[in-house]
Amino acid sequence: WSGVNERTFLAVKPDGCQRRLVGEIIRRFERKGFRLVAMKLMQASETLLKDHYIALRDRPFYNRLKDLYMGSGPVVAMVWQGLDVVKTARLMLGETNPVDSLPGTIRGDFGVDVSRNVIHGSDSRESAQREISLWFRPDEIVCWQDHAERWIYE
Ligand code: DGT
Repeated sequence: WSGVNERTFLAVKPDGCQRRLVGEIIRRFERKGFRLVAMKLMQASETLLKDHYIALRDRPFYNRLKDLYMGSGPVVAMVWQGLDVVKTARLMLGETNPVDSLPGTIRGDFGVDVSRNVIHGSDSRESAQREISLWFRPDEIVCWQDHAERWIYE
């Protein structure tokens, strides 16, 4: 995907769900002008989390991240679409560690601890494609005509 059809994968993590931040997070992406094309509340399976965090499997915090955090409760998995959405979503999330995240970003506004950083967002177009196909079946992605598009894009 590219241009206005670029897609990214976002997931509100269990702390974001427990802290009732789901609506606030969706609101930020809607108001920005991005288009929601898939969303589900789910308990992520062990297999899914192993695949999702494959790049981190040798890190000391991997088991805690996978089992005691991401696997500990519901996550809201989403696919968002729009121009440069991968990069822009990462800016809107803030840095991995909330201490490095500016106020105005999600982690800057709502997080304190690197291991409770509220939301996941794909870090590249390649990761986005991989993560979307891990978390969603093709028929769960809804293609809908965005009637606001001409007010968001030239
Ligand atoms: P995300 O969006 O959750 O994948 O986070 P990123 O892409 O900003 O950061 P990444 O992929 O390096 O790390 C994935 C998650 O692992 C991150 O959201 C929180 C956790 N994590 C990363 N670095 C550390 C660390 O040094 N200590 C602990 N406890 N957790 C970490």
